[in-house]
Amino acid sequence: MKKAFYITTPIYYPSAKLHIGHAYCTTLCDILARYHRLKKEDTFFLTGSDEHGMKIEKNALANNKTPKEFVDEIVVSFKQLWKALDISNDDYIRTTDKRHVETVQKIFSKFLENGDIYLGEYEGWYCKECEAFWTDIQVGEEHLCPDCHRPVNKAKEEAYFFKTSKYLNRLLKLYEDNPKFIIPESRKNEMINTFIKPGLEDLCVSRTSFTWGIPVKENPKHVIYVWLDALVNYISALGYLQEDDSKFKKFWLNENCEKVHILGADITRFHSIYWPMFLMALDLPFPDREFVHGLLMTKDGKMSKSKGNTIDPYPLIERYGVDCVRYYLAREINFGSDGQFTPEQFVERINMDLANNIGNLLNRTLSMINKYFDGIIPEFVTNINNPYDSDLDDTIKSCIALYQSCLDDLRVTDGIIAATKISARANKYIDETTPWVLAKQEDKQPLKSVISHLAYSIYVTAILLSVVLTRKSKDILLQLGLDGSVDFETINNQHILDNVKINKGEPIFPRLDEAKEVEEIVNMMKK
Ligand code: ME8
Repeated sequence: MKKAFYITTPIYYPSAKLHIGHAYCTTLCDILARYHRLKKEDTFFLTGSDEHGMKIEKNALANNKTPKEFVDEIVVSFKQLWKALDISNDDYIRTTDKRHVETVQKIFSKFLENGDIYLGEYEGWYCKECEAFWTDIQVGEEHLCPDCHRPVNKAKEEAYFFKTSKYLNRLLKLYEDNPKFIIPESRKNEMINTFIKPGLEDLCVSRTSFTWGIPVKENPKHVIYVWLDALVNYISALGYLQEDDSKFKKFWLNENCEKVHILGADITRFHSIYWPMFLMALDLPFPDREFVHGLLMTKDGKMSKSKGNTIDPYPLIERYGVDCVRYYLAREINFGSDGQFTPEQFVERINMDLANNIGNLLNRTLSMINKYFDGIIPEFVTNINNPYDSDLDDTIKSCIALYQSCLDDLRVTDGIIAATKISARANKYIDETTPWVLAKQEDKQPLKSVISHLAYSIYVTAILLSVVLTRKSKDILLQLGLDGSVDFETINNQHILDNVKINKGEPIFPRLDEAKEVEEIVNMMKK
């Protein structure tokens, strides 16, 4: 098991406000970062913004601002959103940060010195949206960008090139030796078939047609290609080629650190082909895993800034709270597959899992503790005559183990499902053991075993889901009479709640009125 964990989101373009798709990716990364912190691993979670390029320069101009003024404002809104979503990033890298600019320039110089980059002339099909050149084969007869499917134009300019041919065999070997380098594996095959097999050209890594970028030190009329600039963020943020490179050593060079990039399918090519090649040229280790998550769509297809069909996460957070939004994102859309946002499923998921399952279990249990034990949780006992006790014990144990293996494997949704199985099982256990009947018996042991099992089930659920329910988990622990702190090491301690005085409060997940809330969300989407 690795002892340190480094996780990154893509760095988003500050060309417009972020939508729920970006929130989705960042929340999932946050859940994984929190999980590794819970395991007491040295964890570093990075997000940031990708601020250079022609598109940003144009948008700024259209808004009568300099590019820097333009991105500064948008970056403030990014940071606000992450705060509203309880994102626990350890750093925020901007590609306009001095530390980043210097590292990118030094890397470019290294590439030049080592002959990995040469000056040539580029003629090809250029996609303005993606800022990428494509070959004849790639654009096909219709001359459409293979990534965004927009028309491309022939363009020619003096440019620097990165020699991909030098590293192609090593890249294929990397894929072969590390089947989990790109997850899901289908993405790797897609890369090989779409981009590598047809013949990978050298990558054009500089531009002269605009100025908003990092200048090539040796030839400042060129700015460095945004993707070379952007990918470097994963190591510039750690201090690579900077005076203080302690984090770089701790998280990137450390063999015991698991390095994970999370990204959407739209940017797999850059991450899985060029990024490892750049690292080869720098003689640096590779990330351990690149996990390609699915896209969040609406009924009318992929959500995107340019399509204008985006969902703003803010009103959702304001109305339902950060926990519900985080829970929905992580649970509803299977991490790794595409998903669709619908108001109906949003409300239903909250009602089903949070109100009916977890919230209900908490309310029923705390009411019984008040009623039968004057608000004091009885000592944990397992009644050997009650087959449901050992069954619940087994469910809890196996769900904890399953949760861990899923999250270790980046299967966040499956991990959450495992955690909620505990409360679902515990709710059923109430019906099976009928504590209100047991309460009438002289012998209170059977009732004590049931109530203590229920309280412990809630405790375990709250700890496991604390990575998702950043606030409500604490509320649950407080209502159980604990101090609200979350400690993974005590998860197997069935006696943690022995004789604790509970603090029953308001229901933590009130049931939503489905018709009314669906209408509310539909209205939010129209704005
Ligand atoms: O591509 N559903 O930035 P970007 C789910 N700057 N996730 C979505 C999504 C959706 N509908 N839309 C976007 C860039 N994303 C580059 C990245 S990294 C070195 C440079 C998420 O602002 C998804 O993770 O276009 C996708 O890969 C990323 O946002 C793209 O964000």
